[in-house]
Amino acid sequence: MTLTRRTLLQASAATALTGSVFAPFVARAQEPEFAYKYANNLPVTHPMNIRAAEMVEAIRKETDGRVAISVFPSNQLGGDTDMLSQLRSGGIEFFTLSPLILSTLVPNASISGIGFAFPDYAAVWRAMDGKLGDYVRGQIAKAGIIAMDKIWDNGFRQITTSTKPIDTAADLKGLKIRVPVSPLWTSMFKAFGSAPASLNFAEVYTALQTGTVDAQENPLAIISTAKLYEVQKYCSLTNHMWDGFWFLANRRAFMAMPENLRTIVAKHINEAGMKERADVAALNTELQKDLTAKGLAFNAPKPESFRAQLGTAGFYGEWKGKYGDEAWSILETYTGKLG
Ligand code: X2X
Repeated sequence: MTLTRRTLLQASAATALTGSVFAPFVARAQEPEFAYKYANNLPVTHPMNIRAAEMVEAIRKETDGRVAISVFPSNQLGGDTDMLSQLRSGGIEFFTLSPLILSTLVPNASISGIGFAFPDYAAVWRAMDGKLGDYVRGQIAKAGIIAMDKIWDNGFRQITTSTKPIDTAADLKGLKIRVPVSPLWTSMFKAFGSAPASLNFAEVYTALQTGTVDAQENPLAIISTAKLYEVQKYCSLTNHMWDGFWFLANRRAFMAMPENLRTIVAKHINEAGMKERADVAALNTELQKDLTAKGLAFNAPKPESFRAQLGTAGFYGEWKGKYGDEAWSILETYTGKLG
């Protein structure tokens, strides 16, 4: 075999790729010192997972490969209730969770989900990036979990059904509706006279498909990416509550990183969250047309009958009592008087 310049070049290119001969001379990425898992309940196509993928890459780069986070979307590691246990035990290091579901561990965390509290996104972010967010993160810290500064968005929630559009609060009476696993959600739909069933999101598509429940409620970005329109006919734009996702970290795992790495990781998580907020807000305003084309029939009920029913049923008074005056007055700073 004659060695030409070309075959030599080919040979060296091949060995550089496999890394054997030239490896000592090639600058190699470090083995990760911190190989962490981030799990969530949403499809890969949702902005949460799109921004998380960018975030993981930005963290890997800026830490020179010392921090490697793997993303497990779409309930691959279990339902929310299960993932919360894994976060606490250290089986996973990062997890995004609705404040309402987190309230099964941190009772006052659900306060941001009170029905018809926030009129719009401007009020939401003022509260969640302000004193209400500070208050809730303090409560979460007491449970030994770290919540990043910027809560990610889920959105204003809308009701879908397979049976009929919801026009007024009276239409919710007796409705078999799935709600996430949280006392606040169950309480709210009981106040409407519905028959709420608590289910983790992992089970929602099948529960709707098999008719275990007739209805569910979620923001349009989820109705779209989780393809709930395939198993629902009507979508009523009730905007009955705002919901987000606290980006949570197992404290031991987070504090195991030196401070300079913690700063980099937190910065990229918060930045990704800000981008995710913009993505979700855009989707939630744009998606109606697309979902109509996919067969969902939309209506836009007025909020008055729903608010009035929650008031009559004593919903606001009951929850004010549970959260206490301090927390409730922080909430009302941002929403005005409730109930
Ligand atoms: O479970 C839901 O409905 C979801 C995806 O919106 C939450 O995570 C609360």
